[in-house]
Amino acid sequence: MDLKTIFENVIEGAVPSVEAGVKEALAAGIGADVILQDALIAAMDEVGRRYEEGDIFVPEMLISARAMQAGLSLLKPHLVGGMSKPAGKVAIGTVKGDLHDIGKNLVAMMLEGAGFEILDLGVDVTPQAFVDAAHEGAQIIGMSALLTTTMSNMGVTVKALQEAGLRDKVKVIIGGAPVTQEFATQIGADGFAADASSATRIARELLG
Ligand code: B1M
Repeated sequence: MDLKTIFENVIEGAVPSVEAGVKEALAAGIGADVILQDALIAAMDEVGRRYEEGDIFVPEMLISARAMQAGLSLLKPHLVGGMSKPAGKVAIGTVKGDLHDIGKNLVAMMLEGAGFEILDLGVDVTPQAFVDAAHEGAQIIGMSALLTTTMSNMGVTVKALQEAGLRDKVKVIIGGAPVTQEFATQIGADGFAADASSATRIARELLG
């Protein structure tokens, strides 16, 4: 099965076909990163485009997202390597009001592969829950937002960390489709990452 077929099956939400396609592509020697980028992520971009144009609606988006997640879990062992000593502890979550978790899961997966210990806070995470994670020893707070209406909660969380007296004890990394470096600077985050691999690089740099 070629990447184009996997791409189409993600859009269709055909979970068994996506799983079969990913397995076949891996067996044929296609790199997990290539399958991820050119089939799975490319399909979600197309789904977003069709949604924006009114060709599909939320249920179809959800069905595609499930198929993407199914493919992603098969790729995980190939994307995540083993490291003996943890590189640091990262608490990661999607901010309050936001339920998009595919990008957040991917970033968590890549960080785990780079040797970080991951505390996954899930979705719809309150500023207080991020503060609690910092109290529990997270060295990096990672926030994801996919909606222009929820990205402001990243700034609220940075303020909550300041008010709790924790701002100089943790590094804050943010990302997600509407997030930019300019926004990160504006809210006082330490780093912005456009994708999962740059999130890993920035996390390493921030912890020296
Ligand atoms: Co939603 N949705 N959605 N959606 N959805 C978008 C984001 C949207 C752009 C679609 C569109 O209009 N084109 C649009 C937002 C518009 C805006 O705010 N400007 C939108 C909307 C409007 C909505 C609803 C409001 C629809 C409605 O109900 N009317 C609703 C909101 C629900 C809520 O959150 N409260 C909604 C719901 C959903 C579903 C539940 C159906 C589903 C999510 C399922 C799930 O996540 N489990 C969904 C989906 C699938 C999408 C699209 C199609 C795909 C998102 C995705 O998974 N991309 C999306 C369109 C799009 O983005 N093209 C869309 C793949 C993923 C790998 O990429 O998440 O960007 P991404 O993550 C990347 C980088 O951004 C970065 O690295 C990742 C890997 O490269 N990154 C980080 C992400 N987090 C990071 C954190 C970091 C660093 C990097 O550091 C910590």
